[in-house]
Amino acid sequence: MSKLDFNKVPKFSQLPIRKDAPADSNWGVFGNDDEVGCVNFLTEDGIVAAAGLVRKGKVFRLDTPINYASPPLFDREPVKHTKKSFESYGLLGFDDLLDSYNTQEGSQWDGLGHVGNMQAKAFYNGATEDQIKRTNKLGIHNWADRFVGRGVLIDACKYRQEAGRPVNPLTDEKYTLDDLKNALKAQRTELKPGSILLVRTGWMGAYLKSSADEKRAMAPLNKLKACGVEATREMVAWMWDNCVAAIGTDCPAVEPWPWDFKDDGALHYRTLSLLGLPLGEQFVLDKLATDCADDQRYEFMLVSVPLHLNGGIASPPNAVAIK
Ligand code: UVW
Repeated sequence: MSKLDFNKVPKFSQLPIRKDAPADSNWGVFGNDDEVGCVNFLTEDGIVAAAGLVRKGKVFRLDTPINYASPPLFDREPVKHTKKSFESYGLLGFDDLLDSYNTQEGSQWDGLGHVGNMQAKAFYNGATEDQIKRTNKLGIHNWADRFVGRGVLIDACKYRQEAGRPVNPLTDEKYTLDDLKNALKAQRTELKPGSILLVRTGWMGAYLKSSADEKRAMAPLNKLKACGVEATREMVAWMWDNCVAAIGTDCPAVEPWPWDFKDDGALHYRTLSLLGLPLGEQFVLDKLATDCADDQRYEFMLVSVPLHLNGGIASPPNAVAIK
């Protein structure tokens, strides 16, 4: 992990820095061979500072239990968990077997090989489809020991409720950039360079409260409706200019679902492919949000240890917020 001078990071308005790179992309900023993306904003100094945010020894798990969604969203497969007995060795014991494990069945970081930019026909930093398919290029393993730093929660759901404009999380309503900025102001929280941004939209709480029938009905890709943050150029410019390392939300797609796969302006393309900015979905944020409201501290140390899966496309975050 090399030193990073945040003052030398080009502004969004100065991107791209490479002639062959698509508009609004940061390709080359972290080096032409970089596979880490905005996680580069998580520095050694930032980790030391984040450790200083641990004051009361409270730990909040940010991932859902495996198979929490029944059935999983977006037509993804459920995990089959079996216990393999040691009986045949004459021993008393078991191993786990997980079959059909889709790394995006629940809480997840989308890795940089998840989606590419359709116009440029390339993934982050110009990686090709063939490289993603045949090599470990842009794999999730690149973040296996890098995802630690200052976490900041924006309780956008609470902000909109208190402003008298509640969002129904089970619709495709959006949280605007102004909502996020105003929520931060209301929380008296600053977005310092090198922060992992968490946004509570209220979707997870609403989903968990739904009946089994409602969950079954909303799970398929063509039936789901979910709130999210607006997919605009201004939104990504704000995140880049504030050196946000990643954005994790408690909704299924970060941006409102459904979004149009053919739309180059979708947040998935603007972030993952053009900026190498990780997207986190289906995070568990309610208990953390309650604690932040109680002590009025919306910042904490965040430790996420993605799967050490060479070439992996995504991973459960295996994340905790520590206060
Ligand atoms: C979608 O937007 C379909 O979400 P994911 O990143 O889980 O593919």
